Amino acid sequence: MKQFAMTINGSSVGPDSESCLAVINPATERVFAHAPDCSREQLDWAVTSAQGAFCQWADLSWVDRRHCLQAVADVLVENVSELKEILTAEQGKPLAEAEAEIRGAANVLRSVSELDLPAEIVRTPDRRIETARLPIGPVAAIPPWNFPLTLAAMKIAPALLCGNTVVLKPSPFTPLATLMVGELAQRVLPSGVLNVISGSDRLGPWLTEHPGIRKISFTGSTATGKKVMQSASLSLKHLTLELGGNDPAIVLEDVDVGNIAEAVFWSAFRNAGQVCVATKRLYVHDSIFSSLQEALTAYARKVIIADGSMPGTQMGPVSNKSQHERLVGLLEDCRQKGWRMSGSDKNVRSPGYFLPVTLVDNPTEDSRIVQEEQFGPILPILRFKSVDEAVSRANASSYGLGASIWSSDLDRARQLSGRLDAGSVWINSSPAMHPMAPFGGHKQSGIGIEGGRDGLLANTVTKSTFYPGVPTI
Ligand code: TXE
Repeated sequence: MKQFAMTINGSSVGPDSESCLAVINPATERVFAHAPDCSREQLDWAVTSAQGAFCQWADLSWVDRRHCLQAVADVLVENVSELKEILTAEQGKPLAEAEAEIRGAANVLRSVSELDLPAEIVRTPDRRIETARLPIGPVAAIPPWNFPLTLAAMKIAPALLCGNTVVLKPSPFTPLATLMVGELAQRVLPSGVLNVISGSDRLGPWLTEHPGIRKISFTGSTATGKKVMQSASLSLKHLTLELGGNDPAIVLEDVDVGNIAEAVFWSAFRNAGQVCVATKRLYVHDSIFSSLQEALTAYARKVIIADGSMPGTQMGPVSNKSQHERLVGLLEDCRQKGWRMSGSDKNVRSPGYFLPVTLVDNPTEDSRIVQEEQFGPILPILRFKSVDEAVSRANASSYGLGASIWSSDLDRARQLSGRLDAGSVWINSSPAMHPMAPFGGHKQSGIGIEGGRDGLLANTVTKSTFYPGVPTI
């Protein structure tokens, strides 16, 4: 079996015989590989390496760093066959989606590498002020288990391009593909620039509290994000938090149900619903509620839910045991409340953390399935009569990550977008992040921005130099 190692200071660091992390295939519930369980000493070594590499990396030209990022993208694509098998085995997603994720991560690295941050110059009547953007220092990048590689790329690409060094820590559920990326990147990055460490639950708090880290970029739950913020306060680290969401979609009465049903379905159920910006509450106009509900149910019955490594699979298991248990609890709550449910065949495969696709018919607004982020293949479909009512119900959430609108009238959709309290709104399309677009949540969905120029700025500090006298240049 392939051995997985951490990358610290440009070298592979394998597991000690006594400190391993078992990695479970969610489609079989069996341990299929081990990852190193990083010790405190190894963490110190990774942070010291990131500190040691910082000055030289920051001194490289922007263009040189751009080429390094492009070289990392190239090695990802060259190794896509092996990486996708590992990603599917540890995360559960179908092989085609694993491949799309790896190519997506490479695309993030390439797209971000094309950005630039020239110094800004302000001229006043008696001064010329030049503001440069400088790197912050070692950045801790902590992505979750739903898109381990794409979300890691969204963090490391802007951090490295701006001249920061990185300590990347994948989720304990999905460390393997990320560890392999670390080893591949050893070929093209200077030592210490990108360190990749894996470990059990103790490692996240150790990393976020480490005084040698200057910025934390975290994606995960709102509850954990609050703990990360506390850790960051210990040495006043910079912070970007991409947290949970409970994204509403509003389907207006002017849609062609037959045309949109499949796209609406996948907006909620891609990656078995484990997408930060998946549709998690579907508000449907009263006049088309029944026809859309029937179309979604009919589609759900055809979807092939199986081991992601099997040809033809469209949806894999959910990614880990605790997520599976949470979702089983939510389904049980729906049953106890007496909500009518429809969807795919309830007799799902076993073993494996499989769940049927479940559509919950018009539960009350205060029910758990409406109020909580499900992050799985369960979707409440909610009936509304007026757009004002839909907007006020959609906005009545402590989250504000994303939202979507389905309508055949783009002007109407644009106006509606302006009324939704969310960081991103998608019109007639499946929600997805884009490396060139600023992405950040409102309310308790996060702090700070990833993506686009704003995502670069978040990885810098400013230095303004004031020149005296009447400007001549
Ligand atoms: O995430 P956690 P979990 C939501 C989703 C899911 C819930 C729980 O609703 O059901 O979160 O998932 C590290 N300091 N999302 O428990 O706890 C941990 O090791 C520093 C939405 O898996 O947020 C892991 O690497 N790090 C989300 C990472 O944080 C700590 C995607 C995420 O763990 C830490 C994932 C600490 N104190 C889950 N505690 C999205 N928005 O996309 C844990 N970690």
